[in-house]
Amino acid sequence: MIALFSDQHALHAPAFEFFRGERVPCFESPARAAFVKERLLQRGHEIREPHSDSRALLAQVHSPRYLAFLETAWRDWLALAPGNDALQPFPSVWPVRTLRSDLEPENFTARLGLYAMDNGSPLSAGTWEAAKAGADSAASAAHLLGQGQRAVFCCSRPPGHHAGADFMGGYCFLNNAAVAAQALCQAGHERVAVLDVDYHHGNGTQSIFYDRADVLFISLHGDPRTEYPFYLGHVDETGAGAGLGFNLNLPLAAGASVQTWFAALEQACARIAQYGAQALVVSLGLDTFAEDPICTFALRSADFHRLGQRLGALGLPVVFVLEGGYATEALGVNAVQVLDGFEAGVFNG
Ligand code: Q9C
Ligand code: ZN
Repeated sequence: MIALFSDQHALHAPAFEFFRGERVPCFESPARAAFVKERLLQRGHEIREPHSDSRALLAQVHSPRYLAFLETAWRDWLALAPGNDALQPFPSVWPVRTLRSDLEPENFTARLGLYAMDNGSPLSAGTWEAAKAGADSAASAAHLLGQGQRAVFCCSRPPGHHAGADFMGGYCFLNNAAVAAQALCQAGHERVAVLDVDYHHGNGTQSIFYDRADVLFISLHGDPRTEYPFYLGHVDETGAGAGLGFNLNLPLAAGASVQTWFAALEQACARIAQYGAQALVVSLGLDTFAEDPICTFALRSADFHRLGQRLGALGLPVVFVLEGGYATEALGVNAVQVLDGFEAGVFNG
């Protein structure tokens, strides 16, 4: 399978995040993509650089003022005070209910709060460049499907599925899966499905497509009553307006078994088939792995092969986008298990 990879990913490398009140090294690190790339090469997959500029697609899934903020955020931070290059900006105030989010303040930290859903998505020098390369990979993958590729894998980071039209969150800045889905729509597909198998609900992707019938969004995830992102991902979120009926959430209790997880995957696959999807974007989070340090599902490496095989049997062209997964050294093995399983599933039907 063709895998898209850019060295630019490594430009996003914040040092620490907050975890249980403490500063800890970031779970979402450059080593993640490096381990995946290494395993892709070992298994004979073809690595290519992204070739498409995602700028026009980004303008269709994100707001102009959010894109403008993100692109200059690090420069604005540096301009604030000498020495800021060695420090990480974090938001400390947010426009919750009754406060205004229509006006962008001038204060940098206030702007950061306006455009961030949490304090868990640190910026660094190069965050924009890394995230942009990931979005370019998503656009390139969709383009390659148009040229007849059956499936393409975006080996990119930072992840994207928590990023909404005008906010970052959950280590995500630009919504790569949304870029891929939008590109597939623009290429002429009338029904595109996005299947999000990351441990966490894909709140950003859901919100971007919530009122659209041309993109079906399905997410399998830890129940938001106890799991991040907490404020979205419930079963009663089924879409709005023209999009009513085109959003499906399958929340599972924390600690859910492998059997329970695959039963939910069957429901997702049945809905994708019923919809008559013409192309599929998979938000491939690998944090459902039993050894993930911040999640509670129980999948083993062999289960990722089974996942890939089931997706291959759908008979659709697929863009795979890497999302979460924090058992860093196992990430390569698990990602490639999905891709190899997919190729086996396509072959066997
Ligand atoms: N700050 C993805 O898997 N919780 N994002 C962190 C400590 C947020 C995960 C808790 C987890 C976000 C793409
Ligand atoms: Zn996740």
